[in-house]
Amino acid sequence: MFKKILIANRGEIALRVLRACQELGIKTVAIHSEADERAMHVRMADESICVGPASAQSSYLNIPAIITAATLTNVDGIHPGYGFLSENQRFAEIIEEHNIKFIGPHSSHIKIMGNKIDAKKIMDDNKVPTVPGLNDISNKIEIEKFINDVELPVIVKAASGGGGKGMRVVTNKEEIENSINSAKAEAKKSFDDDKVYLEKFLTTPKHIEIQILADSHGNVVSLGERDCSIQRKHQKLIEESPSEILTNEKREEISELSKKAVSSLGYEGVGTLEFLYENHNFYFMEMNTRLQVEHPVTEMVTGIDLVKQQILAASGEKLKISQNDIKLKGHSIECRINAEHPESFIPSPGKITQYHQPGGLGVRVDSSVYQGYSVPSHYDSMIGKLITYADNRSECISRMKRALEEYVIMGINTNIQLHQKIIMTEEFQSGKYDINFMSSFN
Ligand code: MV4
Repeated sequence: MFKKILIANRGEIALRVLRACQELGIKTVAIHSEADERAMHVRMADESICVGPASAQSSYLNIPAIITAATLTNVDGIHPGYGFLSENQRFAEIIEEHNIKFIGPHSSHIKIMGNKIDAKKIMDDNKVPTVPGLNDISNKIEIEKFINDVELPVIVKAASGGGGKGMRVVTNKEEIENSINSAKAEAKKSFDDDKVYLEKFLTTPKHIEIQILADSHGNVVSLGERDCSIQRKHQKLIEESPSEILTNEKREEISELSKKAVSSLGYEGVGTLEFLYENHNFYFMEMNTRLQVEHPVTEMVTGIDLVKQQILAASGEKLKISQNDIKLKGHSIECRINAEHPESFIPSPGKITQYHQPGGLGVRVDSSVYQGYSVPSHYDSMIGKLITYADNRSECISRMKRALEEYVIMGINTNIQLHQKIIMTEEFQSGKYDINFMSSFN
């Protein structure tokens, strides 16, 4: 088992990992930038070490400084959290070269899944349904054939893409060449890889993802799904588990296929398969090889501590949970609390002058802020997550409504009012919303 873990992250996820370590009896090292000297993750860790100036590039993304910190503090594991270096193959490799355990999958698996074409091929080989697509776009006749086959619209996507960069929706044939070229240029600039591919564009899907947990002995379990369709500009806003529209049959079917695929790869740790879901069909898009922001809703409905399990798996322990032990019970919803204007979405850093967080039965707040804390302007605007749990979805929504009303954050703008509006809509209450929900919302 690990003796001491360095947490290569900040904010609420650094706290989340710290708490898991504390329960497992593992010592912790926080890293921080000059702007984060007074951050809660620094206060809560056993040791802390400054890795650079405020900008993420020179601190939380500074691999040499983080490796130096890990060596100086003698840690035997590094947890990357999400974002920052969590899906950086080179970071995982360098850590392993220093005989420290990267708490995540093997670097080769980060690499494979980092290429969406390769990821889709692997899933396809394993009978996981994928979005119909064309990977080799060097031949104009093949493109023509593909479009005739699947019918417009189609979408151009970057192989190394993520977060919507290097994507172009094509609605008429004449646009295809221009769209490919501009997607290529954007992909080259963003990912230094201009490889793009085509997919049939699904117009009204839900975004549903499957949570997987695997140990290093070939055991894999599925922890059910999360519906993450409420998002804006590829930033998720609200996630829930289970999805209101999935039957047990559909859930089991996609879980089994996902598990088999992950198992055949020899994948270790936590992972998420992202699907589009339309007309009762799943279409695999990509796999995330990290712990995700929205993991708490899965923890609430399964009762399983995903971060502890992730750390145990990385230490080589055998999974003690079998698929039969996993029963989705009740309902959970997560609202991401951002320091931003609720209408303009402009980030709102600054000092929190008053702070009261909601509590009570079925209310969980994963946040790193406190009264008197100054939200720095250098990083993501998400300052925490409000998670509610109840026996059923409608009680879970009522509890979220109450918890949002109880939440007081003064001194900065937040999206709390926006969440209140969203959860009260008929569309949200029905559970039948799709990925277009926010574009028609005002
Ligand atoms: C799609 C799609 C429809 N059809 N692919 C957006 C981010 C990137 N991961 C993939 N994305 C999409 N790919 C096909 N073939 C629609 C989206 C999409 C989306 C997906 C999930 C959640 C929100 C979204 C918002 C806009 C577009």
